[in-house]
Amino acid sequence: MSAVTNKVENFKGESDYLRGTIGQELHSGENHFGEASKQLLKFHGLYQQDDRDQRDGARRPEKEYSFMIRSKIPGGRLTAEQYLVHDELAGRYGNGTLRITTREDFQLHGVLKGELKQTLAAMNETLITTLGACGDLVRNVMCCPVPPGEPLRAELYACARRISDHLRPHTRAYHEIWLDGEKVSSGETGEEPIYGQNYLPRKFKIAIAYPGDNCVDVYTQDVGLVPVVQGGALQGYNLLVGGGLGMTHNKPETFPRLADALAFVLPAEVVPAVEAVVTIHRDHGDRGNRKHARLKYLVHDWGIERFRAEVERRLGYRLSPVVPTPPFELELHLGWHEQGDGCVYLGLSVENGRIQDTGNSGLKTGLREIIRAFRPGIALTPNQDILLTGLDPADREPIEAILRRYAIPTPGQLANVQLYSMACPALPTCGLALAESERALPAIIDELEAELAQLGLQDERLTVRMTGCPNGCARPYVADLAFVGRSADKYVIYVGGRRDGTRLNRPYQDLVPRDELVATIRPLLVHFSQARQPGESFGDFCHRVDVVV
Ligand code: SRM
Ligand code: SF4
Repeated sequence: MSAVTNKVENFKGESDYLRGTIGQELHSGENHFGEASKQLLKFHGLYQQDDRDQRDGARRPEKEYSFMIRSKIPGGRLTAEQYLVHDELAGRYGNGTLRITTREDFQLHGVLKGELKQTLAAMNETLITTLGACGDLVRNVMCCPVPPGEPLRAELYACARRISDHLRPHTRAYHEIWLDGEKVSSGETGEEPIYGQNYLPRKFKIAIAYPGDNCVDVYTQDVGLVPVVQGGALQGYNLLVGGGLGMTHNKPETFPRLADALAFVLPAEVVPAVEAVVTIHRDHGDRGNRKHARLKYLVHDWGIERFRAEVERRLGYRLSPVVPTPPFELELHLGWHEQGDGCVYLGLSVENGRIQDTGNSGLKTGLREIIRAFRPGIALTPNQDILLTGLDPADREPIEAILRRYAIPTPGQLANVQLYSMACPALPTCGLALAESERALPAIIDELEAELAQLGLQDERLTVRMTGCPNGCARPYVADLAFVGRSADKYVIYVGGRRDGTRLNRPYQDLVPRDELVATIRPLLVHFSQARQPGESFGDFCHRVDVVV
């Protein structure tokens, strides 16, 4: 293991399996936690934030702290009851909105310190945890959110759950602090059979793709699993390692990276193989420099051959070579679909994942009414949308009537460029945001929509992703077109990724003011409309003609 030097490593190591002083500070009367607890709280699924719109320097010396709570929802599936409890808690303790994340989770924003316990207790009563939704461990395990009407989907979802269960944190700190669970004697050993007391050097992300559909962006994960199917039957998985997107501007030693293909593994070998990769990260990841601590840097620094040899050593057998699989597409799963078991599901587009009532639409209230009345299963998608699943085909008419009543648009009423867009939350909640994202993208999409229509490109399925900083939370670096926050109201424009998530894009223009983003990209769109090859996507075109800064 590398030398332990950074402060987060110290906080973890001294925390007695994530307890630290969270329990004591919870009752301190302050509106926030100290630095060590702030870091440890992430493992409990909680981020201490302050409303950055309210930061006005000297006039308000005390920040207005509140908390973001992230639920951990493997495969994005939850029951109607679990949805309704989140909906209720968002109104009662949060800022009234529910935020679908790019990893199929829910986030509540704006919960005050004094209300954390009630909120977590209510979530846990519905069997949803927030433990391990954040922090240096395996985050929410993703898989395609389409309901398992066919055996293969059921098998892939079960695999996601198995991996998630196997790599879940075992500490009882969460129960003790938030759920008044029994106190386990301090210093007890063996609390974390896989992680140990320092957990991983950094976050670790896993996703399972569906054959031919890369809605989970499998190449951007620390571990990606691509199913290998023959005659409809699952043979195993191609195991990919070392993807990740976070970077820092002007630090070339940090970079987004797509995962490398490591091996083909049989279904029974998946959990041990993934565990082997996780423990390599645990033992060899950089614990000195958090900006070099993700698995991708280890894979990059070692090379895939050395990495494979180490996985083989830990497993005790030689790995098989990867098997060819069909090309990917990005399926959004929107609209009405049969799910293969007599039921249907409806995919609704949620602008940047934010479920809220606005002047234009009563999305939150309308969804609540539908979910109360029809009790569908719920699936949150990696593209920040929602699926209502397991519906009777006869429910279609009455559900559409409710959608009309609340002016909730069906996918056919929205432009492709909106459907294929995503933004991260950024301001005002994200402490790392350099520029606006979620609040800025809708106006940019409107402008882009008009430009595309003028050029006859309205049917293009162009992925547009925006983030308030280079950390990459909306996975911008695989998009056809991306805007990445650079400094207050200025962005780097990236072009040349692929909708199917198999190629990174590259910077096109730097330091572009927000209100000039569309004007800056316009000449490229004109060039594309005139010089593209038949069927060529915008990203492929930009890649071919090699437009870079
Ligand atoms: Fe993220 C940190 C939001 C997916 C890379 N991310 C953050 C924090 C927690 C800011 C912080 O540390 O203080 C953001 C909270 C903002 C807020 O107010 O809600 C945040 N990340 C999000 C979400 C909510 C974005 C969204 O639009 O949905 C996603 C939550 C996913 C989940 O449910 O777990 C989210 N973050 C991602 C992804 C995409 C993915 O995982 O598929 C990435 C890029 C992939 C990757 O990890 O490489 C991503 N987030 C980061 C990073 C950069 C990590 C790195 O390796 O450098 C940070 C900063 C950090 O960890 O230091 C970060
Ligand atoms: Fe915050 Fe940056 Fe992630 Fe956006 S990309 S949520 S600004 S950390």
